[in-house]
Amino acid sequence: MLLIGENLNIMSKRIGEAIRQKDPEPIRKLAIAETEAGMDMLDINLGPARKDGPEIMQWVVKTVQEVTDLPLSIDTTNIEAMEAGLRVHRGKALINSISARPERIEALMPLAKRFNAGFIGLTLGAEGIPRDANERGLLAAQIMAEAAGYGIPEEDIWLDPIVLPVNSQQIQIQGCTEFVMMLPELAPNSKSTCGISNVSNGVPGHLRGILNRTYLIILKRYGMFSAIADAFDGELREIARGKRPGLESLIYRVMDGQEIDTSSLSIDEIHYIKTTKVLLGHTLYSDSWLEI
Ligand code: THG
Repeated sequence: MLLIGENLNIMSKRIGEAIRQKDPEPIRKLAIAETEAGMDMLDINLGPARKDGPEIMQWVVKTVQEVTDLPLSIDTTNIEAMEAGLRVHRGKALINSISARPERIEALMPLAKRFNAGFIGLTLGAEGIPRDANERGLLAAQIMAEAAGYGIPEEDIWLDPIVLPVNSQQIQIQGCTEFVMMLPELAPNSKSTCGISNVSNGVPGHLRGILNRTYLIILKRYGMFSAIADAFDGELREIARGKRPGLESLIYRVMDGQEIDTSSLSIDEIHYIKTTKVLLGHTLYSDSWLEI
């Protein structure tokens, strides 16, 4: 599984401050650290970037690409900033993201074509976030049809089901999982991605990692191509690289409904089993799910 580092994010205090001060050092350091952690791409998340978006985006893209050869996922809702970032980006960029909303498609698909960039197709429509896997499938089909009209190859489309936080949208997790299961049939030539840390947004910090890692294993089983993830979670990186086969098969057994004798398992393995049950919707989420 390909990993896109999520850490260069304007929401992060240190990075937000560095961007406002035009101080390249913290940005360089983080880009180098994410690269050394083995990321395949880096997400550069400037959010809405309302003020001076194009200029800031060019500065961040250049600053990062001075210290790493990795391609970037340019993450902003500001269309002018997106275009400015693409203009200075070296290599094949990824536009993050294009939803199924007509105004986003009309503005951004011509850029994907012009700059030969890939794009993340966000399954979000005029009515907002989809309610289940079928609505996600419908939006993905719309995005693919539009992209074909712009002459964008299917291989350049990375479909994203929009992972939602398990603590407030537990039922939606299954919708995302089922969507990923549908993809080989729905979009055999396209890629897939997701923001895996979204699943644990708002959850107490020390409990986020196990949710992210367990959901990564579930989605990986169904062929998820890539994930935007915390570059500094070493165990998550191992999972993505297939270095935790024992843990993966334990979670598969839970997914397959097997009763598991936990008497010889470690606390860690038992926690993974409990977390899998939460993400499958078999146990209701609460912040104390590991204790019960
Ligand atoms: N799909 C696509 N793009 C995305 C997302 C997605 N981009 C943004 C987001 N979701 C993925 N990126 C992050 C980045 C950071 C965090 C979560 C998702 C995060 N950060 C910590 C926090 O906010 O508590 C720490 C921040 C810090 O460094 O201080 O949770 O779904 N296409």
